[in-house]
Amino acid sequence: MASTLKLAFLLFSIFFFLSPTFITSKPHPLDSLTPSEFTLIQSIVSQAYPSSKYKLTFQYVGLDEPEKPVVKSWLSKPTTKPPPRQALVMLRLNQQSHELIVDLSKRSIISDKIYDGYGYPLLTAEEQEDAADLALKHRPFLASIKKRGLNISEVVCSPLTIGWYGEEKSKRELKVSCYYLDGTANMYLRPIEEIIMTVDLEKMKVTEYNDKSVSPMPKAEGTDYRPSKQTPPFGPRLNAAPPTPTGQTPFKIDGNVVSWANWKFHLGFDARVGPVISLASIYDPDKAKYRQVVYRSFISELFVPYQDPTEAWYHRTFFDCGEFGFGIYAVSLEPLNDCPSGAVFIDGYYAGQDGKPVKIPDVMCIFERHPGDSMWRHTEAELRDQQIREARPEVSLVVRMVATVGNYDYVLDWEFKPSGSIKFGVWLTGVLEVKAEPYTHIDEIKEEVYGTLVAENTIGIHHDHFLNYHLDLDIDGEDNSFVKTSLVTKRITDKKIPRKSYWTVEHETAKTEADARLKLGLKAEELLVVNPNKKTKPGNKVGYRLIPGSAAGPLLAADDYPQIRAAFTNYNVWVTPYNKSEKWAGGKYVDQSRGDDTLQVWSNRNRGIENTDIVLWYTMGFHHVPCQEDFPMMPTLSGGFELRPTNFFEYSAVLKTKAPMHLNWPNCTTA
Ligand SMILES: [Cu+2]
Repeated sequence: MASTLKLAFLLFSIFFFLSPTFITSKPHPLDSLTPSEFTLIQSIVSQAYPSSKYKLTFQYVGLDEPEKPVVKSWLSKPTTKPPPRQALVMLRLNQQSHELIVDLSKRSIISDKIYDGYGYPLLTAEEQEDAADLALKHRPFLASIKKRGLNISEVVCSPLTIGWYGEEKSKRELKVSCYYLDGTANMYLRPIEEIIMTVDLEKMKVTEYNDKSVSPMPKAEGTDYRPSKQTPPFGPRLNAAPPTPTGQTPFKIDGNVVSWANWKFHLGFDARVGPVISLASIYDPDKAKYRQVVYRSFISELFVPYQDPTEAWYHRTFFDCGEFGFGIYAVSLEPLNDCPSGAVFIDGYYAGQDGKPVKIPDVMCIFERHPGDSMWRHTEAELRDQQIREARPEVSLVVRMVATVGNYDYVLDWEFKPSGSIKFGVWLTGVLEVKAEPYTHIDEIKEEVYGTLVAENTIGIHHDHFLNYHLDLDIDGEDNSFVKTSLVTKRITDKKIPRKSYWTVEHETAKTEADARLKLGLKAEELLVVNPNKKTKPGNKVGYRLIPGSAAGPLLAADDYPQIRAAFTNYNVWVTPYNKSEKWAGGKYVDQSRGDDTLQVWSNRNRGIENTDIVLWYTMGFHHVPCQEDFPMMPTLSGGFELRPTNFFEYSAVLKTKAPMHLNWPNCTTA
């Protein structure tokens, strides 16, 4: 993450003097790599492997964070020298995958291994662009464009990963899919269908080309989403949000540590996963200290399998973090439209293919959210001689990033509440990936088309989105347990009682990983991570519970290749013992992986998870049956889940929270 932080350009800044509270403090062991560190790594690696002798590309460079005990030890004495800074570097070097650990203080490569297992590292943005550009110069493709009567200057090509379908041998390849603009910016709605083109990434050559047949081109009319392209009748004009109610940034950023209300956490940025929230802890006034909740959390993988098994589409089963990189495809955020007034914007950096730092300006924003909801309220209606009504508005702090991977945009929020809850929000938007077909009405369709006819000649193909969150919780310390609390119906046999039944709870502490693999939505249960060594005054184990979002599981057959690779979707909830190397639920080398390094494989070891340092993994799924309202762009579809304190505090964490001072702005109106 950038060490430079800057305030949003605010329309209102001419009225209010903003008082940013940034302090640049000394480095933290979990800080993301800085631009100068990327440059140093590039120089160290290039000296070891000079370009005169080696064909070298940097596929991934990220912080190799110290082991947890080392970080915890430093945190107990933060005035001492931080542990050595190290980076994980994944290279393609003369057509082999290399995995390096670079020590920045020693300025040397301390480990260099050739990876010869299945799968390949993340793709670079540059090699994907090169592959797409190749297509536009490929002579048979030019002939196909001419045959269709299209203008090559209006053609845009986009690379697609190829997956793995049981082949014995594999090589680094991409498929390329092309689209036709000619009157619209919405290229994904105008696919040039039935052309299959494969590019060998090592040779950077088109190795397969097949023009199956000419299919209809969906019309451009009605597909553009830009305001200037819209024609009457128009919808309503919406009102702008009121200006930020405070003249002062309501949170502090000390280095990369954010403090707000009763929360404190470290914020990082990574090429593969995007935002990384570490060391989130909440202040307990009765204990006069911050108490740990999250050690490290991030989105570990996103799997998007399309459900059209035909020749040009079967391979579209994407892993957006492990193949493309959520951080690499994160986009700059726009003040007021992406993040509200008062937001602070933060730059992000990743290593380009040449190892040099690439900056994404304003890649994350932090803001205080005032949703107009209730944090808590109560009216004491039965006290006839007193009027008691207490109402507190909800206020929270949000960290946001948006990743645009091809046609889809994912808005990702981490929201901290004064009550102790953390909400993880996901908004899906962007445009559909569609297939061109000859149909203009559903009555003409006599075969399986694998989707919905959303417009003339336009099938929105069925697909899923499965996000997996890595949630290394340390609830009031490292040694935690996972407790399943089942809500069970009890039959009453005592004839003196007029009721025939009630429900109660049965607790079961998961002993091994197998006990903690859960498909949600099948029964009434509460899922808790507790610290069995810390109890409240009444004797309850302190804990946090997972409040899941919609429970969706995989619908592909278990022996289907994409499902084997994305086995982390087999369950919604998993718990593993902490192991620094188990970060990414789809494995480390995801491009063309074969499923031998997934969360399912790690969990199959069935290690002990009771009263030890554990990691909770949560898979959230969306099945998407496209509809006409998804055309020509999709209004956001929201999902998410919550981690909520459960017997963590002695009493409500917001009882003594002071209500906000409401301000009136009589002469202030928004445009
Ligand atoms: Cu979708």
